[in-house]
This record gives sequence, structure tokens and C-alpha cells, in this order.
Amino acid sequence: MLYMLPLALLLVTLSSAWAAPMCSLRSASSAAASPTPSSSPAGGSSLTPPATSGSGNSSNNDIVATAWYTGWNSAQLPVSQVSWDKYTSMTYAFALPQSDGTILLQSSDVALLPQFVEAAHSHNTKALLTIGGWTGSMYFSSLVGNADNRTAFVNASMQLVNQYNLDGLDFDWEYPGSSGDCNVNSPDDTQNFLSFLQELRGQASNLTLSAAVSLKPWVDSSGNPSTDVSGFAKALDYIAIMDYDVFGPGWSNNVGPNAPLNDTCAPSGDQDGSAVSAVNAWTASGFPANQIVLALAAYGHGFVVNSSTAFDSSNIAASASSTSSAMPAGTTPIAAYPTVGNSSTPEGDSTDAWSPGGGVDECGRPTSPGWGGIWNFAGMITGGVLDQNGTAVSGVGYRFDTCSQTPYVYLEDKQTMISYDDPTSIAAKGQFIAEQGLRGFAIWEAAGDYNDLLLDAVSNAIGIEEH
Ligand SMILES: *[C@@H]1O[C@H](CO)[C@@H](O)[C@H](O)[C@H]1NC(C)=O
Ligand SMILES: *[C@@H]1O[C@H](CO)[C@@H](O)[C@H](O)[C@H]1NC(C)=O
Ligand SMILES: *[C@@H]1O[C@H](CO)[C@@H](O)[C@H](O)[C@H]1NC(C)=O
Ligand SMILES: *[C@@H]1O[C@H](CO)[C@@H](O)[C@H](O)[C@H]1NC(C)=O
Ligand SMILES: *[C@@H]1O[C@H](CO)[C@@H](O)[C@H](O)[C@H]1NC(C)=O
Ligand SMILES: *[C@@H]1O[C@H](CO)[C@@H](O)[C@H](O)[C@H]1NC(C)=O
Ligand SMILES: *[C@@H]1O[C@H](CO)[C@@H](O)[C@H](O)[C@H]1NC(C)=O
Ligand SMILES: *[C@H]1O[C@@H](CO)[C@H](O)[C@@H](O)[C@@H]1NC(C)=O
Repeated sequence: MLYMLPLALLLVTLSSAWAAPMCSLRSASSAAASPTPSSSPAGGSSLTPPATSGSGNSSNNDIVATAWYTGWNSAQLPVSQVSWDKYTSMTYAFALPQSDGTILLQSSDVALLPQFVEAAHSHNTKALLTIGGWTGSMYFSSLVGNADNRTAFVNASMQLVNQYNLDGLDFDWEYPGSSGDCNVNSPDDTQNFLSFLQELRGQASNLTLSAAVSLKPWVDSSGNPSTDVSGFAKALDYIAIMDYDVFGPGWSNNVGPNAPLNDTCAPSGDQDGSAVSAVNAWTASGFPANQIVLALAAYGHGFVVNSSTAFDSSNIAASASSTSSAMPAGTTPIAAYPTVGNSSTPEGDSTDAWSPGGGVDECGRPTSPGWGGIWNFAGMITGGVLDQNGTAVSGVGYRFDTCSQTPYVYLEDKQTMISYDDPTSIAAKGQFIAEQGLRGFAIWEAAGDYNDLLLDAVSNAIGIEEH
């Protein structure tokens, strides 16, 4: 089911020669909207220069406030409408490595990418390009598989940088050492990937280089998560941990959080990873916290749930008299981790499209009919599930899970339960970023937000000011 998720990204960036874009941090006391108390290290620690930062001379003590910009959603969010001044960088998705070693941009992207870069630069925001993605990871393994191929791939990458005046590259290989969608792969992928990044870094000490990563470190030659990824921390400016798609329709038997902040407090059978577990795993393997960016979901997943199992009957009486903000007015409590009704992916927001099937996908497999099933945060608001502030409307089923710190709604007429993120859950993640001294945040994807509600929530929680 992951075929529809163009989510993993590696960013390799060199800092630019032009003035480094920077968002400054408010003092904690002036971060009025922040839920982070003034006792929190908050952004202060985020600005601490990393001891083992990239080998380049990039200003990698800067906070990272970024999002991915998808060319295919540029009609929803034209480059002219991006809130550039709230971002330190923005990353364009995707450029696709080909089997012959070229890196392909779709023709629409060839036209749009220069506009994106120009708009970013006019706002003193860095412009990066992501190479790869879920369906674009097929050939990384052979492209980095030997010294000659690595050199050629470095050349091809640098050509993109020079041609489009990029400030950095983001690599989204999902995932080294794994078959992913239908990837070529090898037990040596992770080591070869590191060699590639080191060679690229050697060519471009001033580029910003980043990578989008899974909750666990990439596997080593034994197939287990690597126990020492410190070499990547020297080659890359930062990694963005993709804390989403943890539960989803088609790969989960029960409804759980798309983007959990925590999972150690979840029922034992539902501890499938989280921001907490991922930061622990990467730092325990030698990746410094201050080079870790938390990637946030501006979308949710819908699951088929029968109304006979969707509601929390034990809680319904209690909720009638509740005035708790955790339970928006007029909503009805829904069950925790209900069983998914069937394996179909239910229709997502109004931008979702029915795929008729009958074709052939990028892996040569026949496609079957179905929905994508994504509910962007913006789509939940324009679809009337959430109000203009991102609060669940009266009449829907609702639950805020205190462990994952994420909300759920249930749409009885559609037999659909949605796990998503809202300003409250995103602010909780911002507070975690500040408390843990992480480098910042990356939103997948800019077009999923609505009136910057999520962007402002995380920025305020960390204490970031516009530049
Ligand atoms: C990196 O440095 C080179 C050589 O000084 C320069 O031409 C290029 O513009 C710089 N690139 C960035 C992204 O700053
Ligand atoms: C960083 O800057 C210093 C001083 O300009 C220079 O000597 C050094 O070679 C640079 N390091 C890299 C990796 O570019
Ligand atoms: C990479 O680019 C350099 C400089 O343009 C060139 O000398 C070299 O032959 C190229 N290598 C490959 C493998 O394409
Ligand atoms: C995660 O849950 C554990 C309890 O299992 C708790 O001790 C810890 O503080 C939680 N962390 C966050 C960031 O919520
Ligand atoms: C929902 O559950 C009820 C009661 O178990 C059952 O009768 C009904 O067929 C179910 N509906 C669907 C669509 O599965
Ligand atoms: C799954 O349930 C939904 C909602 O009841 C229904 O529309 C859909 O047809 C079902 N799919 C299958 C494969 O049974
Ligand atoms: C959204 O929040 C603002 C400010 O708190 C409030 O004035 C407004 O009524 C809210 N809108 C809705 C639809 O609840
Ligand atoms: C470079 O490596 C050789 C040997 O493994 C492969 O046969 C080539 O396909 C590969 N080239 C590219 C562009 O991946």
C-alpha cells in the first residue's frame, strides 16, 4: 500500500554563498503562543552548534524550519503563495534517478523548479531539491554500487545543483538495503550510500545535504539497523525522521496513529514506533540530536471502521457533561485502536481521485482500482470535518490519544476513521523538538497546511520567528 506514499527524503545541502537564511528564535518569555514553559531549553538548545556537524562550513547551527513542496500540488499552493519568510528552506519534490544514471525531472517540474528557486531566493530562503521518493528509489543501489558509478552520480547531482542554482540536495532513498517499492538493493547499500555522500560532500562543502529517513537507522550488511551512523552525521547537515505512516490502511490491522509523538505508553501490541522511539534509536547509533529534524505530517490516513465498533460506549455518558478541551463541543467519544473493518482504503479528501486500475505501475505490476485515502489537514477543513481553526466539528466522533498526542475523527456516514495531526498535536511535537534539542522540523507537505495553522503551531512551540 505504500506505493502511494512519496514520503522518504534525503536532503543533501550545502550552505549558500549568499547570505544564509535564518529564522531567529524568540526568547522563551516572548513566545507567547508557545506551550513550552520558559523553563524549557526550547530553541536555545536548537541553536547550539553541533560538536560533530557536517564536514562542510555550512552554518549548521541554524534551526531548520522547512517543508517539502510538491510540484504536482502546485495548483493548490502556487510558489507565489508559499509563506517563504516562515521557512529557512523549502525542498522541491521529486527528481527521479534513472537506471542509466541520469536524474529525471518531469517536464512540468523543469518549468516550475526555476520559479520555485527564484521565489525562495527572493525571500532569503534556501531552495533544495529532493532526489528519490518511494517510487523513485529503484536505482539508488546500483548508482552508488561502485566507485565509478558513485562518481558519475555525484556528477549528475552536481549538474542539477549548478543548472538550477540550488542551495542543497535532499536524498530520499526508501530505503538502503531494502526492496522498498521494487528497488534494486544490496547488503552494502548503507555503506555505499555513505561513500557516495562523502564524495558528494567533498565536491561541495558549501551545499546543504540532508536525508529523509525511517524511524530506525538504515540496515547494515546483516540486515539489522546500523549501530553506528556517525559517519552520516559528518557527511550530512541533518536527517529528517519521517514520523508518519506508522499506521495506515492496508498495512495495519487496527486503527492507530499516523504520526505518533510517543508509543512507549501505547498498548504493548501497538508500539509501532514514534518520534520518541526514532530519536532514541538514531541518537543511540551515534547521530547527534542537534542534527535531527522531525518530519511532520500535514495529512491523515482514513481507515474503514464499522460503526458497531467505532464508538467508545463506556465514555459517551461521561462526555455529555464534559467541557474538556480534549473533547470538542458536540463530538462523541470513539474507541481506541478499533479493528479495521476491511482492507479497502476509503476515499480521502476532495483532492483524492479514484484510480480505475487496469494499468501498470512503476514496478511493472498491474494496478488495481482504489482510492489514495489521504486526508490533508486543509482537506479536512474545506471538507467540513474540522472548523476554520482545525477543531473537530460538532457531530463527528472524536478522540485525542494522550500517548501518541494525536487526534482521530470518525465519519459515520462514510464508515471512516481518520488519524491526523492538528495544531495541538503539532505543537506537542514542537515542544518535543525544543526539549530534545533537535535541529527543527520538516512538514510533508506545504500544500497540506491551511492558513499556516500547522506551520505556526510548530514554530510557536519552538519559539521561531520569521526572518
Ligand atoms: C558554493 O561555492 C561555490 C564556489 O565558491 C560557488 O560557486 C557556489 O555558488 C556556492 N554554492 C552555494 C550553494 O553557496
Ligand atoms: C572551512 O573554512 C576554513 C576557513 O575558511 C577552510 O580552511 C576549510 O578548508 C573549510 N572547510 C571545508 C570543509 O570547506
Ligand atoms: C565527472 O565530472 C568530471 C568533471 O567534469 C569529469 O572529469 C569526470 O570524467 C566525470 N566522471 C564521470 C564518471 O562522469
Ligand atoms: C513517552 O512515554 C513515556 C511513558 O511510557 C514517558 O515516560 C515519556 O515521558 C513520554 N515522552 C513524551 C515525549 O511524551
Ligand atoms: C457492521 O457490523 C454489524 C454488526 O456486527 C454488521 O451487521 C454489519 O454487516 C457490519 N457492516 C459492515 C459494512 O461490515
Ligand atoms: C469496505 O467497507 C466499506 C464501508 O463499509 C465499503 O464501502 C467497501 O465496499 C468495503 N470493501 C470491501 C472490499 O468489502
Ligand atoms: C477560531 O479561533 C478564533 C480565535 O480564538 C475565534 O475567534 C473563532 O471564533 C474560532 N473559529 C471557529 C470556527 O471556532
Ligand atoms: C554501474 O555499475 C555496474 C556494475 O554493477 C552496473 O552494471 C551499471 O548498471 C551501473 N550503472 C548505473 C548507472 O547504475
